[in-house]
Amino acid sequence: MSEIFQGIPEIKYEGPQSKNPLAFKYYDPEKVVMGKTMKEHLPFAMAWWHNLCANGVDMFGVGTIDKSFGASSVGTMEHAKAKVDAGFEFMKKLGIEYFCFHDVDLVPEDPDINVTNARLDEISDYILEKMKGTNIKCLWGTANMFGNPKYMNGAGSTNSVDVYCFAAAQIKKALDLTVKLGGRGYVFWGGREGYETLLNTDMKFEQENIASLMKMAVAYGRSIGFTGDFYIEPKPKEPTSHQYDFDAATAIGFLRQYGLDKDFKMNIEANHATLAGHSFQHELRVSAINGMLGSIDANQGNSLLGWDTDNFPSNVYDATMAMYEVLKAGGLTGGFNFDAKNRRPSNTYEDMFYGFILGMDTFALGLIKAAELIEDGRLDGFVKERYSSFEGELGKKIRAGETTLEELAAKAAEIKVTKNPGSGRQEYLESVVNSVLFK
Ligand code: XUL
Ligand code: CO
Repeated sequence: MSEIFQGIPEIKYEGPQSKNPLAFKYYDPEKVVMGKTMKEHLPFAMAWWHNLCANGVDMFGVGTIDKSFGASSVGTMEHAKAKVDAGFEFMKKLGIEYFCFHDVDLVPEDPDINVTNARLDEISDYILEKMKGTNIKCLWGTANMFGNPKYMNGAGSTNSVDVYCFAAAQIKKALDLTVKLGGRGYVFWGGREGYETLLNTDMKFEQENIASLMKMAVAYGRSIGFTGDFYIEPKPKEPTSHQYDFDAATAIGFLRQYGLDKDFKMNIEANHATLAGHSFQHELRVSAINGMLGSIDANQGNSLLGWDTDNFPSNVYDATMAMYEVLKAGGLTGGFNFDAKNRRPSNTYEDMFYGFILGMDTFALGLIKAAELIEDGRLDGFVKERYSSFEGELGKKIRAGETTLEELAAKAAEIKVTKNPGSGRQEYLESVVNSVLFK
C-alpha cells in the first residue's frame, strides 16, 4: 500500500525554539510531568468523522478538502478502506494511539440495515488487521443517531416505535464494534434528543424512553464483555433548539434519576460547555466533584460565533485550566479526542497535521503549566485559607451535619453583627496564573 501523506515525516518533538511546522514544540511524549509521561497523561485520539470524512462543506458551499485518499470514487467500500489506510498512517506519523468513530463514519450507510451491518463487519476486520503490530486502538465508539432523516424527531426520544428499534439496532452494532476494536468507552451524544417546540412534545415520555434505551445498552454491553465506561456528552442545543443533556449537572441528575450513574460518566467537550454558558473548566469541575469525569472532546469554539465551530484548541489559558482539573481529578479513564476540524480554507494534507500539532502542543503546554500551578501552591493555599473558618469547632460540626438551625441562630445572636467574610482576591489570583504561564 502506498504512502498517502507523501512528504510528511513522523512528527517529532523539537522544542519551543523549533520553527519546523511539522514538529512538536511542547508535546514530548516521554517527558515526565508529576510522575507520569506526557503520553500517559494525554491519551490523544483522532475523531474519524472530522479527520477522515469532513471535507469542509458548509451551508453555503460544497467541500474544499479532498478526502478521497486515492479511492477512485467516494462513498464506496474502496473509499472506506482508503480512509482506514489514511487514518492509520496519520495516527502513526503523529504518535496518536487512539481513535473514536461513529458507525456511519466507517462505511457508507445503506437503506437496509443488514447491508450496512455486513459492511461494518468487513471494515472492522480490516481495521483489526491494521491494528496488529501497533499500539493503536479505539478510545470510544458511538452510533450516529442524528444524521439520517428517520431521526428527525430524535432517536431515544422519537415518537416512532420503529425508529426507536433502529436506534437500538445501531447502538447494539456500535457496541459490538467498540468491543471488537478494544474501545475504552461508548458515547451517547444526544444530537437530536431534545425538542424544537414543547407544543408537540411529551418531555417526560421522551426522557423515560432515552433512559430505557441506555439501560438496554448497558445490559447488552456488559453481556458481551464491555467493561469500559458509557459516557453522556452534554450539549445544550444544536441541532435541536433544546437538548435534554444540556450540561454536566443536568446529565448527572438524569443519570441518577434513572439509576444509570454507576455505568456512565461524562465526556466533556469544550465547545459544548461554552454553548451552555459555562467555561470548559466549569464542566470539568462539575463532572469531577461528582466522580464522573470520564473523557474529553478537545476543541474550542469561536467566541464571535454562537455555534459549535469545533476549532482545534489553541487557547493555552483554557487548556491549562482544563489540565488543572484533570490533574486534580487524578486523570481521565478516557482520553482527549480531538473533536475538531480544519477551517474550510485549510484544505491540504499538511493542514490536517498542523491542526493536530496545534492541539497536541496546546494540551501539552496546558499540562506543563497546570502542573506548575499545582506545584506553585498559591492557588490551593488561597482556597484552603478561604474556607479556614470551617476548621474551628463549630465549622467542623456543620460539615459533619451535626448542627441545627436553632443552634446556629443562637450563635448569630451572640455574634450580633455580620463579619466581613474576607476578600476573594480574584485579581491577585489571576495575576498568579499569568506569572506561572508567562515566566
Ligand atoms: C457534536 C459532537 C459529536 C459527538 C459524537 O457536536 O460533538 O461529534 O462527539 O457524536
Ligand atoms: Co464531541
